[in-house]
Amino acid sequence: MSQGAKFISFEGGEGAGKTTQIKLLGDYLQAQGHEVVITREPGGTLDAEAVRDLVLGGEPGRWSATEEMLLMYTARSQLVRTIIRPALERGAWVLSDRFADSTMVYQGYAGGVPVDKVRALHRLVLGNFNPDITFIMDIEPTNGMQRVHSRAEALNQFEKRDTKFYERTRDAYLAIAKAEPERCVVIHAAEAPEVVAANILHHIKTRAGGDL
Ligand code: Z5A
Repeated sequence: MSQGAKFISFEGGEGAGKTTQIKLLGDYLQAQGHEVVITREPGGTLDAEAVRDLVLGGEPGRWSATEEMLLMYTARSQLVRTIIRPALERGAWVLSDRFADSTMVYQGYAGGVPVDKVRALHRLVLGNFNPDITFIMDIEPTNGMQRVHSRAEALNQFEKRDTKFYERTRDAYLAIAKAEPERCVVIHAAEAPEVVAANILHHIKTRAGGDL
């Protein structure tokens, strides 16, 4: 992460602990006196939340992977334009629960859309805009899904897929991390929440230099 850069995304499989860690990091940064904007994908604006309902609802197969990709980028475009870029321009930290890697992983590598097509769409919509740092929360898919099932909430259509799909998403995240070590940090997400949080903070402090 370059000095002063503050856009951080959290990625990984279902139940990996992204939301939990974003809350802990957001609390820490606010206590340090920083403005923090927390957002999620798909979602984060009124319209993008409507897209979220559309794309997560129903059963697997409701949308083709290409249709999902287009919906994700429509929502992402508005989120970046109206929330994320203005927040970064004000000097806020932006913590995003998923971002573009999710499309590359779920619709690209695991969903079957050719990855060069996903990259081309990203360039068309966002140019070279990307997070400064991405934490890839890595967990055995069975462990993550156990956490999701124990939450007693209705499952979305991505949480009703077969084990092979989750294995492909995990492999894809690890491949992205390997290809982009400057941006991506793999976090062992099976540890206790406070251990995971300390690990994340260590990486941020190292990369953010004098900012924290
Ligand atoms: N998707 C896509 O296909 N393409 C895209 O471009 C984008 C998204 C942007 C969004 O679902 C779905 O959209 C996603 C991919 C697809 N697939 N799914 N599902 P979502 O936002 O509803 O779900 P999620 O992103 O996977 O989040 P999640 O299931 O809520 O998990 P999480 O945020 O990683 O975990 P959590 O909510 O923090 O924790 C889950 C439970 O585990 C909870 O009860 C915690 O108390 C517990 N927990 C958390 N940390 C720990 C530790 N360390 N130990 C033990 N227990 C823990």
